[in-house]
Amino acid sequence: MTIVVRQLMPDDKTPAFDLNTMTGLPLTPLRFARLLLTGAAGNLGRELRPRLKKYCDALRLSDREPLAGDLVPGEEFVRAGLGDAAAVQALAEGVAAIVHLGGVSTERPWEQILDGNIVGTYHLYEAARRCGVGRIVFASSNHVTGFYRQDEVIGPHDPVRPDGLYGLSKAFGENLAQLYWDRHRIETVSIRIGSSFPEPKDRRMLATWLSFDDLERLVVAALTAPVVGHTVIYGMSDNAATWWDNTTARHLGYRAQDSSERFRAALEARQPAPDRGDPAVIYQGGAFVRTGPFA
Ligand code: NAI
Ligand code: 15L
Repeated sequence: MTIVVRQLMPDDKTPAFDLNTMTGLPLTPLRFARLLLTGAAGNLGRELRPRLKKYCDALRLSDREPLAGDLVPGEEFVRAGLGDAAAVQALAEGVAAIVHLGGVSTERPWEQILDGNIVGTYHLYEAARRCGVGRIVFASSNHVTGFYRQDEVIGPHDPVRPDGLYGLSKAFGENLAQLYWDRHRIETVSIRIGSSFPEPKDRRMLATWLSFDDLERLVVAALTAPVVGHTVIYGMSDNAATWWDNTTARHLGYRAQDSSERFRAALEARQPAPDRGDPAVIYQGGAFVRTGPFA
């Protein structure tokens, strides 16, 4: 059977075809009535905020910090800490899918990681279960496998090797996603984001860089691929040198269109040759492998 769906246009307010009714399959619609974006005040949240609005009628934004700028029509903001179960439950009410960026994003003392990334992610999945949310896009991190070496190419099914408590907390989030798929049929795409910045900042990021445009492509693929179960994928652009093989996630249909290569010459001229004895050069996690403990 051929399924024809409407072309998605940024300003198109026409409701998408209901693929579930048409096919009897649990397919995800291409346009959402309401999406939730956590971590909306952060670096990637600020980037994704206007981009995600194109794919939904209402975009619920949340963070424990205030948002920059005024809300535009169709945006809602709920200020909430992820450690607050009742507040997180309210966030998930009436949303079709969640893009979960909120939480601690670097190596930090345990108490902060526990609150934002362990307890907070648990609250989010519980809220999704109680509210019947069908799919979550989870911002995991390459630091789940940061203790693999830079001379190895690994994939999403290799055993985790976190490079710190932060990476460990993201591995917990991925395990939680697997549990909620196996037990409760909540789908997740866990994106092990590499380094998503305007441009790569150092030699390591030539391998790990994810452009903002490719981030959008990947998040939209994760939201709209027909069937994902729990899929893990590394979030990277089409970089010439890479440590990650995403073959097992090809069903998402993500095709990166940017590459770090155009930054290489300037970066290598600017930065001295790497010290090959430095753990930050030996391991994929870079400086994270020697950050902390803080006590
Ligand atoms: P960020 O630190 O700029 O943003 C995170 C946001 O989460 C902040 O606005 C913060 O206020 C909020 N937050 C933290 N703890 C919270 C809590 N307990 N309750 C409610 N809100 C809380 O980080 P960024 O760069 O925007 O990253 C977004 C997500 O992507 C994070 O989960 C991060 O771990 C992940 N990621 C990002 C990468 C990157 O290159 N930017 C690479 C790998 C993963
Ligand atoms: C991450 O997980 C961090 O959130 C981000 O700030 C970067 O440092 C990135 O990893 C990286 O590995 O470059």
